Amino acid sequence: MRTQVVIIGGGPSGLLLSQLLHTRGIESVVLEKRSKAYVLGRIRAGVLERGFVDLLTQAGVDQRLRSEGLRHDGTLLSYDDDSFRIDFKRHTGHSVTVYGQTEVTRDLYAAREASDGKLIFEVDNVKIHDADRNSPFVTFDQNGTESRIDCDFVAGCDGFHGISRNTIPADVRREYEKIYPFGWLGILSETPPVDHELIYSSSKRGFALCSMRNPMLSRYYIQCPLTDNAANWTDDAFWAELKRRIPTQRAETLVTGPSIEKSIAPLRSFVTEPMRWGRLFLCGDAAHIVPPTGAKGLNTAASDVHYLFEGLCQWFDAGDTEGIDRYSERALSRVWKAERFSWWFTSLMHRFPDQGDFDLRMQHAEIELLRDSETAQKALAENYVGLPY
Ligand code: RFL
Ligand code: PHB
Repeated sequence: MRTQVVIIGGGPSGLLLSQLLHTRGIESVVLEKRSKAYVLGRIRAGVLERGFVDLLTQAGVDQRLRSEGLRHDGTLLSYDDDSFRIDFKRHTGHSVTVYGQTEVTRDLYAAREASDGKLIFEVDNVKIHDADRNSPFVTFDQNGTESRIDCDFVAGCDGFHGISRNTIPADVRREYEKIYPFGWLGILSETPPVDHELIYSSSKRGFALCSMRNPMLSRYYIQCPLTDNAANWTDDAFWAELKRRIPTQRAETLVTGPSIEKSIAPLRSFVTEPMRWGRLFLCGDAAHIVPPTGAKGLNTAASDVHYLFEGLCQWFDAGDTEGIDRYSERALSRVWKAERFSWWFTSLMHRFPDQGDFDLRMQHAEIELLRDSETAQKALAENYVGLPY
């Protein structure tokens, strides 16, 4: 088999790239390790930057997002029992859209299938060959049979645990990592959200986040030790802990109910450089991870896809290598800013095991600065709604 671009990974990065390439008549094949049902069963991101919404529009997959997505013009921040709102719209002129990653992925699958896109599920043993030459190819197993696809380019969109990143030789790669000493325990429940906007809350007992997917589906998170096991957290224990960490007035009106999903995610910052090796390009979580505070993971994956799509179009349209040659540099420049924001927001809002009184005072002073300074609020708002591509 032959195609122009082999895309490894059928998560949001891989699907979006495949759909965008299709709009320009560039052929791709998407190889996904899991089944479609498994990919759609993962509960992940919920907040989309404007740039991502624009990309989905460009890809022709914005119809349901436009009717069902919730526009958020601001967010509430609370520290102990003090809370204040950051007005994104007033500070930047822009908003964010609350629409689940699951729904984005579902819409992208529907679009790829409607145009007979080639998606191959449940592949195993995927290997990238000759990425440093002009004729790369990818081999994989499906139902015990090995197949080979020849191509012009390979896009490694296979997430943090994928194989693409490690195809780049170790002496070429440079990796940067920070592991945080806690995780997020998240639940999904069919209850109305406690507020019409998100609440990021820092309390003496640790961080909490109140988010949502739609008017009858809430997503809540609490900071927890990495040694905790989600199965040992009863729903009652979760709700009780959440209520202790959010402003009293919200705790009193919080509607609780059975959880329909409960899991713990560790928090990590990670970047690999470069994001290109020969004809292999890394996109999204395959190249970088951020802690979820600030909702930058999926959005940064989308900006990578944008730069790569532009570069591939330049090459296929005119044989111009400028876009693919500068892909890594362009993507990483934006990635590092998202890393900085996510690290800063995580450091500001969580309780750390080794935090002394001085560190707590510093956190408190910074929160008060945010509450009182228009300039500090504007900086947060600019990063939250998304820096320009
Ligand atoms: P994905 O989504 O991990 O998809 C990679 C796909 O590749 C497949 N795969 C392979 N396929 C073939 N061969 C192999 N060898 C393969 N190995 C893996 C996998 O099965 C999978 O389908 O990466 P992608 O596409 O780069 O997308 C990245 C986003 O998923 C991620 O950044 C976000 O979910 C992060 N994130 C958030 N991002 C935001 O922008 N806003 C948020 O509000 C937000 N909240 C979150 C989050 C992530 C979370 N968790 C669980 C880590 C909240 C949480 C709790
Ligand atoms: C979510 O709704 O899952 C979510 C929202 C905002 C974040 C992280 C996760 O910062």
